[in-house]
Amino acid sequence: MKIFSNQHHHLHHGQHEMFRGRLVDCHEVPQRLDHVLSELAKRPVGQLLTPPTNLNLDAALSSVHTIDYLTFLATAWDEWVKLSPDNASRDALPSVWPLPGQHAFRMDKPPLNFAAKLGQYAFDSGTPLMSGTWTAAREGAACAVAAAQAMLAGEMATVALTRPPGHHAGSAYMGGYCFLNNAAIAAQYLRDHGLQRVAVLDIDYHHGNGTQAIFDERADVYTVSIHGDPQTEYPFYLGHADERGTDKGEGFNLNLPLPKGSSFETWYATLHEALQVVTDFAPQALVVPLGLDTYEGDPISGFKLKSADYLKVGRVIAELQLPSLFTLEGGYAVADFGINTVNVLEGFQT
Ligand code: SP5
Ligand code: ZN
Repeated sequence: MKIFSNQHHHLHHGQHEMFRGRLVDCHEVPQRLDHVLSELAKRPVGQLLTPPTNLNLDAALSSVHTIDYLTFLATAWDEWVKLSPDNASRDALPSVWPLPGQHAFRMDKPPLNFAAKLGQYAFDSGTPLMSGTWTAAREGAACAVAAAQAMLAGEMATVALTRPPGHHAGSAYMGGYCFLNNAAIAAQYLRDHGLQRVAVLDIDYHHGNGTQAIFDERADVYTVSIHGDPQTEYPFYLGHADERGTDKGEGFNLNLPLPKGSSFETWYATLHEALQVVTDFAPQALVVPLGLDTYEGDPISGFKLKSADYLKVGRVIAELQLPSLFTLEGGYAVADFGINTVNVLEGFQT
């Protein structure tokens, strides 16, 4: 198992996220990944690596994200500080958005004001952007590309320790603590380098709205997501069972929403449903956006998985006998995050 670690993830360290009218401490903190690394030091389930520097990363990023959006991300911090020098000590968070619909957004008159631009490219005010965000997010995406390359070179299991996470990011938007969609970048990389069919199995507590949207009209990447019912759970608005894909992509997306409070037994039965669908698609590779916020101890989520359950999760995914690439997504019970993550990887190995 080759595990690519983001050496620069610490550069992304949000202070606050907006929640119900207040700024609260960020859940998505650097310590999360530190716990994974210290657990991997105790239980070395794989080879710990850093991505090579000659990846042609820009091509991989622009295979999923628009150039406009990538340029926005690359320049956002400087623009934020230009609004006011005081901003240098504050996270950039949006506070105004265009509504969808006819009069919402004039494509011919995109906003020049940076606060307005931030709302154009973000779908929530819970995703702080700071001076090191772009570097950290790029290096995370580099881990995903390196993992895809290792898979193409014959590895059965590869891991990208991505932080910030990625599955809520769309082709031209950030949100849900995500900036670059690492799983989509990996899946697209596999498609662009010889594989015909790739499946994405998202097991984060939250619906992988960005990944679904990116592949919505495509039949070559089958997206499956098990998550909290979006009628009550973040990211709301998308992730319902009747969303099966659009046009050529019809029949190539599957959402398996479960009520908040669902037990491991319920979740595990649903995982088997998802695995059957993946098997029927007969992909050449599997990408797993791995969130550990399905854990019973998670402070912002509502499923009831226990630490030992994650060993089973890894094991049953391995039974597909597909080359598999894991990206790291959510999981906010920080102290147990390393154990839970490495349990999935160890389960996959055994
Ligand atoms: C990758 C991922 O798991 N993103 C999840 C983003 C969820 N953001 C909204 C969370 C709102 C819950 N805030 C609860 C604060 C209570 N102290
Ligand atoms: Zn999540």
